[in-house]
Amino acid sequence: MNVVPVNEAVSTETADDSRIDGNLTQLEYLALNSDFNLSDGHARQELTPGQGKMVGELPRLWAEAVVRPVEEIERESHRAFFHLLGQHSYPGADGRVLACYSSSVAMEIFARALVTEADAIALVHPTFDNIPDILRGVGLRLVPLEEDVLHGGDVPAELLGSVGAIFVTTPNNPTGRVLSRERLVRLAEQCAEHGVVLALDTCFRGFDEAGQYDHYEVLEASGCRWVVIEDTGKLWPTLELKIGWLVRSANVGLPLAKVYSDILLGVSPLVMLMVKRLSEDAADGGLRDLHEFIATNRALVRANLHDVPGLTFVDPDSRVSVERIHLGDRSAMDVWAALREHNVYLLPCGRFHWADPSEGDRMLRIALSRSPASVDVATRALRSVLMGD
Ligand code: EGV
Repeated sequence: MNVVPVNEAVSTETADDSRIDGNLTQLEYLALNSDFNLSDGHARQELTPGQGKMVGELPRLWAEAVVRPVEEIERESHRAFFHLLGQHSYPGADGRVLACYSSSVAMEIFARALVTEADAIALVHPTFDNIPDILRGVGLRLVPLEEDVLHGGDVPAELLGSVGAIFVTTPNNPTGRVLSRERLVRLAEQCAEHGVVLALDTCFRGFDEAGQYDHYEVLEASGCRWVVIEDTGKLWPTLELKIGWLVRSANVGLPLAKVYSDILLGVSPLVMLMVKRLSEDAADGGLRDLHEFIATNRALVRANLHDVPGLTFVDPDSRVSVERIHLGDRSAMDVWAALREHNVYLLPCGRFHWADPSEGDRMLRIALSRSPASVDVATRALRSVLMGD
């Protein structure tokens, strides 16, 4: 079968496009117009009543954003969000929090700043493929850091000696694995010893309380050079209105503010006020409701698929808004293509394994930030494809 570059597949809709050779985001584009898009990790479920109330107040938020000093709004916004997620020691008072349009933009800024002093970076494996692509895009050489090694104990000294930074997504996408406080303490210590920058991507931490201990307390106590990328983008169904925050240690020594200034002046104060209001709503019970919502959708996926021979749930303890399944001896791309015939879109996992895609080619990722009805229809369709009905 031919391998079709994804852009051609999008534009030509060829009959024989079941083998798509694109990155994960390009596969996600193909799903954007489907009612059964369980592909990307963005939040697409209905607004809760509390969130809907915020939307009803948008004209008032707009008027507030017009008249108030942006610095004040920005501080209130990150204060509400960081405290919501337990990050009480974050350095909000001294200009070390840069608001970006998205976490990917924050990563791009970090990468461009890092490459001014380093030529290599260690990156957790697997993880979402736009991270290795962004890091490689500025010319960095990547060294894989296997999840089991990262969580198992000290990071090998040879690895730390060979890179300028180490990049860890926690909770990880798609596995949901969370770096424990104990492991972060030790990792930060090791980074301090080796003069290596520790970069954390915490975009999914809102879903898992295990990722909500005060990371900044640990990082600041370690004395290591660090950056953290926080994200509001995965939590709330806000039509891509979101903020990626790039936070840094006082001693980071990278030209982050300069590169930031090359790329943007600032994020909309309207979006900042939305984030503040959504954080307050989340603190007032919304976050607990969101955890319940994701857990219910995860249980629905598992119930609909539990009796499919050879199928296993790979991340039994995951709390993040995606769920991986292993298909036994079936190819994820074959199943993806068969589901596409039903207008149902999941995400094949090969590309998460950026250093060895074959490790992921029998797994699919199911997005859970969707209406329960579409999760139900999509996983029933998956079941019937796998059962050969
Ligand atoms: C996920 C896609 C890019 C990314 C989707 C994602 N965006 N490439 N900037 O946001 O898990 O589906 O993270």
